Amino acid sequence: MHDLTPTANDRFTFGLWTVGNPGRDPFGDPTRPALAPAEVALLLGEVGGVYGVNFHDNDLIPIDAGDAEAAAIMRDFRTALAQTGLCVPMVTTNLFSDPVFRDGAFTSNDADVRAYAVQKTMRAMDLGAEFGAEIFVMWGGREGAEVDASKDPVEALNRYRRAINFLCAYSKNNEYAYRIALEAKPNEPRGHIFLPTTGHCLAFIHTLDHPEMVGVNPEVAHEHMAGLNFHHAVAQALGAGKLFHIDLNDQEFGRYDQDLRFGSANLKHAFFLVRLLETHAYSGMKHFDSHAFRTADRDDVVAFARGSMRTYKVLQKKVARWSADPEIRRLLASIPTGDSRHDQLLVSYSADHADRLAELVFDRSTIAARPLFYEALDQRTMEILMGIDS
Ligand code: GCO
Ligand code: MN
Ligand code: MN
Repeated sequence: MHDLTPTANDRFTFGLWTVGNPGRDPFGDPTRPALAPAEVALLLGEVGGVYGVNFHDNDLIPIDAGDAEAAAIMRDFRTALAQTGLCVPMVTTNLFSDPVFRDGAFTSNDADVRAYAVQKTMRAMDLGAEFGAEIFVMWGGREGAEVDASKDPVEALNRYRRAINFLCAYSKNNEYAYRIALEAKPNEPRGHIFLPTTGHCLAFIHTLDHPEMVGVNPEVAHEHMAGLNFHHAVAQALGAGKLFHIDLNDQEFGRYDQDLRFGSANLKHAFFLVRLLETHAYSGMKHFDSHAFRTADRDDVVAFARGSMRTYKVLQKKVARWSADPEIRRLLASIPTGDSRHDQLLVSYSADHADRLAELVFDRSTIAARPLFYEALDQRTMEILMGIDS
């Protein structure tokens, strides 16, 4: 019933920049040969069970490529997609690598940079639409500051808003199918990035012209870098109908951006994340935005990609095991829930409800003495995760 082999139904995706990552870091040169986009697609075909491959505009077409080079890359990539059966569900724009974006893109002080960033994103939307992409991620890697004297953050967010409004209208006018997913990150590469958490994004969305078109793309590592509970951020996005996409990876708390393989650092967090996605029937893409260790060769990159999906599948199985576990069920059923009639009073305000609520008498010490077996619940959860099933 719970086969661990991934299939297209799992909606697992990778990026050209993730499995194609050559192992460069701020202190060292690449340790693996760069792969052409078609080669990454073929590698993912070899991995097996992958649904799609995502890209930034310049992962596919280098920023300075001429028409002939671009056409050849597109042709080879399309051939590889056809051979592997992969699709392109998500695309995005690289607004961070080129020096022109050294002080931001949509939020730059320089009107030329802002206009170029919007133009570049329009072209990325055109490119993605050719491949049928329906999610457009906006990660503002360089939108931010180190020097607060350099930028008025209110004006910076106004510029951000104008750019997104413009691009939503552009997408609509071209009859593209895009839904835009904002991806929060607190820092790296900027000292401070605007829209640093998923919560900030959710609040910002409601100030846009087309809030219905815009949701979020939360990433495990980014919320952990901010010291936050990722599972709670995702829950808030789900509850708001805004979980358009998700970036799965892992991250030790309090460290630099690590992009670790999903589930490899914080297993319990990963378990509750999978439980949340499964119980709320999240049906979007599950994108592994991580990369293999710098020590990995091609075979180990294949192992990394297979491992990412396998961990998700194992956790899916653990969720089913956990939910059916008699001890877990007994402990959950023991959680005191009080008098359900009280909830009916709180469903909506009325003068009558307020009067009845005002008259209630609560015995605080009795309520506070109701047992909560959360130590036992957590221990049993850990035992199931550790594979002790009896
Ligand atoms: C990072 C980000 C990126 C984005 C990607 C898509 O920390 O570098 O997670 O990988 O997800 O640029 O917008
Ligand atoms: Mn990231
Ligand atoms: Mn990401």
